[in-house]
Amino acid sequence: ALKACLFDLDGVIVDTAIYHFKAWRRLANELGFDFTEHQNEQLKGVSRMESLELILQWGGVTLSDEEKQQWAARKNEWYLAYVNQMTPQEVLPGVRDFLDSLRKAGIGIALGSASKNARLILERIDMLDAFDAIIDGTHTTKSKPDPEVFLLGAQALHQNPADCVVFEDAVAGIEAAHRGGMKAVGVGSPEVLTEADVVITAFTETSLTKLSDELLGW
Ligand code: B16
Ligand code: MG
Repeated sequence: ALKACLFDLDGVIVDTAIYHFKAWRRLANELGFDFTEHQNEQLKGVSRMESLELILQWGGVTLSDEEKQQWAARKNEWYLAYVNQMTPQEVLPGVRDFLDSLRKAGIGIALGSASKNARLILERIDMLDAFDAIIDGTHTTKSKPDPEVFLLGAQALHQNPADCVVFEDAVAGIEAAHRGGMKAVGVGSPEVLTEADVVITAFTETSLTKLSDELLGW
């Protein structure tokens, strides 16, 4: 039965991907190259250092470990400048109502994000209280598609993975959910999120009852 819902942050609760893109692009530009919004898709759900590695590969740039740390820190500063401007209006449509309905139904709610800035973002959008547990990039050692982040979430909510549903916008996140023995709802395009059990384009088009039905008569 459905006992808990685990939510990715970037791309599911809010759209910070555009801020990541702007900050990474500035880094690339300062290193003398550019990359496209299409390439940026590959960075969704991927950790900061792994994202940097990919971008450096695209630009054919080699850096020492120390330089990598410095550039990653710079990127994060630029990114945080955008995050600090965020307001509660940026919560994606339907998200608050959906979480309210879960709360009323007594279903556990956890965050499962790769971001080390997750708490700060939740604070900015006034959603720290919306989650019973927050698992983010400061708690994990392995990135999605490893299921670690979601397994920690299920554990924090004292639920079995089989009773959990993950909401994810990234292909790697859907895979992580399945590897953890959980169901996965894709948030985005069905053409991209082909492995998801169900795909929604926005929370405005779903409800707890509808989802339970779709996910094998929960
Ligand atoms: P940070 P999610 C992920 O968040 C983003 O999708 C990804 O683009 C980012 O690189 C990663 O967090 C790490 O973020 O630099 O803030 O630690 O989608 O798992 O909520
Ligand atoms: Mg995401």
